[in-house]
Amino acid sequence: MIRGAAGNWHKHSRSDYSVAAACLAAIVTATAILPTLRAAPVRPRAVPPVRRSISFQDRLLPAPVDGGFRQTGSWVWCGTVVKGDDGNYHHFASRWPHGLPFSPHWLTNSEVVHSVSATPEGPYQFSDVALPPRGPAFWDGQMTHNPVVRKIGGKYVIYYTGTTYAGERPSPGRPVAEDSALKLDAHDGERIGVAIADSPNGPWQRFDKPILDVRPGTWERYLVSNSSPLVMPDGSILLYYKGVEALRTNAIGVAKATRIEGPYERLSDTPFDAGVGAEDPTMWIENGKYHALMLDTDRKVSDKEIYYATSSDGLHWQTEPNPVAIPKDYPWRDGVARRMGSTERPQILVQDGVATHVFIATGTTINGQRETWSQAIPLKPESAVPDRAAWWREARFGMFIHWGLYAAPGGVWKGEAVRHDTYANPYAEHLMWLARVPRADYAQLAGRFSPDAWDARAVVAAAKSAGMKYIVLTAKHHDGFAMYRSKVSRYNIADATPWKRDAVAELAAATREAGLKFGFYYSLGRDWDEAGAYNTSKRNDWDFPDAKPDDYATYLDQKVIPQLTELLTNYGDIGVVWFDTPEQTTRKQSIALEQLVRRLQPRAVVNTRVGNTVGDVEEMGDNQIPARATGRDFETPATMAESWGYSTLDTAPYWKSSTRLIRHLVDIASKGGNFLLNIGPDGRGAIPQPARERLAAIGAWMASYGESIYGTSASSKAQPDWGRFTQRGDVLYAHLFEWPGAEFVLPVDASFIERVELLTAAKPLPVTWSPSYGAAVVLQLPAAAPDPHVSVLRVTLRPQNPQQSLPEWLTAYAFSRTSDANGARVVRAVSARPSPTSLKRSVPRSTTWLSRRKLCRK
Ligand code: H79
Repeated sequence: MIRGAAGNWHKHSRSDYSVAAACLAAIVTATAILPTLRAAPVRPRAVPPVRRSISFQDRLLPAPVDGGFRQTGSWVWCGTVVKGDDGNYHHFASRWPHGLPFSPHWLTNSEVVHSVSATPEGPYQFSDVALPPRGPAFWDGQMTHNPVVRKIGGKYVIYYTGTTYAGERPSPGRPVAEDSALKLDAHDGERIGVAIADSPNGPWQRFDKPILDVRPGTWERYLVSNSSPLVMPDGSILLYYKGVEALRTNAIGVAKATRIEGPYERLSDTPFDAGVGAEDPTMWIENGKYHALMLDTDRKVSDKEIYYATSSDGLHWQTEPNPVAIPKDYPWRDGVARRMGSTERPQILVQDGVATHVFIATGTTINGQRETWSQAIPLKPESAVPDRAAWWREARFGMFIHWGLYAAPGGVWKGEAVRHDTYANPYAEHLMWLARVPRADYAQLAGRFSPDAWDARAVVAAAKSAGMKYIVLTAKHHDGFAMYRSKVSRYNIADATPWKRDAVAELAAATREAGLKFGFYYSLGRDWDEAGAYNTSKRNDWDFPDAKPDDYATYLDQKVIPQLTELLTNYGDIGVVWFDTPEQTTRKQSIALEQLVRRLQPRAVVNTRVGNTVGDVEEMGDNQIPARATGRDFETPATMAESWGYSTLDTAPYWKSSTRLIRHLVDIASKGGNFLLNIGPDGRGAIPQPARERLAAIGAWMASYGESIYGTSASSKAQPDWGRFTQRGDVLYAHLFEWPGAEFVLPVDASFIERVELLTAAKPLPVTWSPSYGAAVVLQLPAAAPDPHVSVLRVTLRPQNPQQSLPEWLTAYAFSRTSDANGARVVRAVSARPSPTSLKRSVPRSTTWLSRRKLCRK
């Protein structure tokens, strides 16, 4: 085998380096097990957060209005497409007369028809009836339905459902009822069959028997139908199908075959668990992964929409917190918003290993008439799905603004400081709840709200000069008061205050003008102005003692969704939708909220406080910093003192120092997260002086050291006790919290270092360094710290050698390929520096090495 590989030396696509590396790796693996050997130094590496897996929904391109296949006079359902050797696209679907009610006549009158188009999206032109019912003597005698076409091993193959029954086929003059014996007979007879042809134009060879029959006494004893094949890498076929035990039960089974015509053997005696309660899956392989789309029949995560799952073996499937893939309001090419009555039966078209189109059975009411057709939706490749969190991750630092009616009382109600058993100095924005203020009394704050010092541009300027890249304003906090002009509730800043201005509009405009991203906060699970905002422990039970858990859904429908729609529609591009306190929100509700944002602002980043781990970026607890890198995008929202809303009780001792806030920012960046630092403007709209001072100090620091924060990631280097590391590509930043004095041991191996500089407010100072024991260097530093908060060393790593995938220690060798006296190929490895201990005995410093064969044999 090695000989064969050597024979292919020139054609071999692996580089000489990698061959040598493979051989050397073998030696090293062997020697590395010796306990006495010292570990090779490891090159520091930037470790960006893993983006959330690509949601299939993000791949949908706008649907062509006349794409797919439809036919006047017919119901059309279940479209599926294959590319023919003729270069055309061949579409197969079920159809039955529109003059008969849709149901149950799909079961009695359907036939599989063939249509053709030069483009995959259509429109497809009718060609022929591919699989006419064969007559009462056959198992598929009266109807054929649910085709799935594939090209398998050079043959065109249609998997389909068929049935036969005693009695005459219904016709527009003679329909049958849902409970007719004929219908039940047709249902009971449903089986799965296969048709094979050399051309998509047929002729189709069919078989006397279905490929899958029912199994008496089991969960699939009544009927089997709706099959979907997956051709595995080894050429075998997995067949997913629906099994029914009794009317109105259904489950999915899996069978396997090595030949198209069978036999198909069940893989399990029990139904397959699709995680969500699925029907009609379509499975495919792309980018080395198994993908599936299925219908959420039981409405577990959606309103009976299509969801997405992935798998590493085709048998065990996982879904994202929000798996919705094709909602009923998928986008259209003409830009018109439409909501379909149904989106079902997904079928994928894979071309050259890439899913390019999905076909769905869809329907809606047009001019009072229900119509159905097969809709083509083009897809982006996975690699073209933009990462909506990219700017957010680059930004690293944002401003949170808590501003509302509570700013005026500033934590004091009726002349008394509002306290709480567990917090000496509780959140001022919770005043209404803490002091059990009746709605009518609290609303009087609105009547007096006239913040004459509010200047949106000045607030944005303060954020920008602090180095912040986005701003999130409380559009509605727990008190239920909207800080924008809302038609949903008059309890808003424009309609209920003498000020009459729209704070969200002003801040959104000023933020955008300054080139920053705007986001809004919306309190989801709490609204002390709403009877329906049921919450087990944090509701307004003094005004609304009778609230019930079920009221929550009504509150979502009547206030939250309409208000979010306003905020997502009337204020331009939204960068962040910042939900809070999901509490009573169910998974399905969280998904629906994220779907609303996706539809209206597809580029907005949603935080996970939409509930149930749905969302793009993980929101940490308030003021909570994770102990180490989480590997995920995260954000820590934090206060400068105790309260979020302006509080007169936040006296000097409560304020965190600028140094501490800068260290928090560094600490969070070093773990791959964002810092959302809060200010609470007062009742006049002014930023409190201590906040202003801190923003200025952080801004000054960021002006000098911002490059060590923006666009950086966590580093693979372990968190040191003297500070933190951040890294961007080959530039490693060491943040020193305590100044070490003249000498400092930096734990980075000398072999990786190109240069070291000390960043200062002026220009970077070169730092001299010398190798130290262990994987470290000793730096000569000035006696005094250049910065009182955090000083920053910029360590530029040597550019990585082309043999990127080699173990780190191998980069110390230069490899070359020559021939020896006998013409045999030889790999020469020259050590550029003293060899690592692990190789000292077996490999001299400069070696002409052995033919590859001998090397590998060692
Ligand atoms: O908007 C800010 C907070 O108002 C909000 N989230 C951040 C971003 C938040 N809502 N609830 N909580 C945070 C946690 C609840 C804290 C409580 Fe208490 C502790 C409720 C009762 C005890 C402190 C004391 C706050 C109210 C009383």
